[in-house]
Amino acid sequence: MDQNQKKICAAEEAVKYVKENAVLGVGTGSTVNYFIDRLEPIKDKIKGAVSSSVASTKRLEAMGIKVFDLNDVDSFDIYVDGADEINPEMDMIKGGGAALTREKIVAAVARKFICIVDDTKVVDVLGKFPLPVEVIPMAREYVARELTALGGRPVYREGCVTDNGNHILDVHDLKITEPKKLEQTINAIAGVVTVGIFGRRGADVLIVGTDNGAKVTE
Ligand code: ABF
Repeated sequence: MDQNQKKICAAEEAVKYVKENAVLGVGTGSTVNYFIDRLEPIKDKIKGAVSSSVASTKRLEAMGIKVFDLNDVDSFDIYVDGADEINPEMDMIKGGGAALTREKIVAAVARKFICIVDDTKVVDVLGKFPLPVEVIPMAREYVARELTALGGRPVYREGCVTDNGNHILDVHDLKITEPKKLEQTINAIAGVVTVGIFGRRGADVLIVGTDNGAKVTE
């Protein structure tokens, strides 16, 4: 199977976790898009969704799935989202799709985070994928200097403005052996909105699309 077929395989397995009359937390990215598309046959059994991006909201609404404001939802069972990297401890790097802030918020509310990936995303140590950090525009260069002092090589994602009106720095050359610790360190830098390490709130279920089908870890 090619990478897209593996993404589809993982997305189709995740649909099995959708309960009748559920409110779903929905992430962002191409793997999630396959998941959204495969909700079509059961969309009338779903109460609605909470979305992590304008892009996912548009896709859900185009299918006729109601999208709720998170402020109108106390809790919901599952959040389905992709990742750029995931390690054996279920820590992730996310944000390649520039939706990391709303993804982290919606994931925080969900009782269960179901991560859907193709097998190229599974790594032993996080950091080969440049770490996205969402920053307040005025703080971009200051935060870049602080990230350099931490041993990274931050690169401004030119032309990218997030759904929240912020900028993104992609931090290269990090070997993230202590994800939770680095997440807290970067979070503390003034001007940082969100760091794309999902360690303090990692995945609860991992569905990996492989040449041999969907591999589920819970
Ligand atoms: C999103 O999923 C982002 O956090 C991450 O960048 C993306 C992975 O994209 P894809 O599914 O297209 O590989 O949640």
